Amino acid sequence: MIDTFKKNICSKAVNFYNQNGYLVIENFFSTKTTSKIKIAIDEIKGDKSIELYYDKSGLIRRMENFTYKHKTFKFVDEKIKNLLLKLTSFEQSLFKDKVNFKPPKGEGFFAHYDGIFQFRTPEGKIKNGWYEYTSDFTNCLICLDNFTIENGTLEISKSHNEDFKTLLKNTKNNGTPNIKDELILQLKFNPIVANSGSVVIFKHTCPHRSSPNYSKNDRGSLYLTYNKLKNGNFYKKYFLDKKKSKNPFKALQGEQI
Ligand SMILES: O=C(O)CCC(=O)C(=O)O
Ligand SMILES: [Fe+2]
Repeated sequence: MIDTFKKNICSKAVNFYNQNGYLVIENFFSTKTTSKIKIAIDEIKGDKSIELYYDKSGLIRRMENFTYKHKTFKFVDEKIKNLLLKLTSFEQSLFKDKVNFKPPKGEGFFAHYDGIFQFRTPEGKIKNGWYEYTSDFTNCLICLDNFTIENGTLEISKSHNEDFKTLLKNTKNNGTPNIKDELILQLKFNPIVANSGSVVIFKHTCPHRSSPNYSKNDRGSLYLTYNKLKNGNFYKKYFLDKKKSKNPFKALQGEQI
């Protein structure tokens, strides 16, 4: 698939990405690789060092900080870095990783940017979300199940190419990156309907959201975030800081069934 991508759709895809800040690549990973990723998730979930989060109903929501603990995730990370090099022309470094579990009745996500929020440390210092590390992030969401309207697929809108201060004004500025209701009404969201193994690449400045899972099956995804390698390698520090942080919004919330 990577070869097809390189030979046939590359310049069209790059143009679309540059104009919109996001791109869907259907069936990027084979069914075999997707199954391997699911097996790896099951294997690693029980590891004590893995951080798990639950939603308000007690359903599993998220797992973080696992890529370097399993060969399947390392393989995926390499494939994605190659892809992003072609798409962005920059070498990339993994900033953070998560698996978003969306079991039947699992919560959705309110419309948000990624990383655009402020919070206060116990010492009273204001922190600028992900911009404490660097300012340019690329997300890669790997669909581990078919993404459908019924199971609350990702809905994405064109990126807002503005600086932190401007983007922060578009949010509710309440410690979350959630976007103000009046702005949401003006945005056009594109629901991504895609098979398992497809990937969605998007800038952190693309507003995105999703509904709860109204289906009877899981809607899982592997959600990797990268920054330009030349700006540094922040993975370890990010998770160390997050562990110490008292920010109550460590796991994003969304609409419940
Ligand atoms: O899985 C989704 O629907 C969106 C997840 C998301 O945006 C996030 O975890 O930041
Ligand atoms: Fe997000």
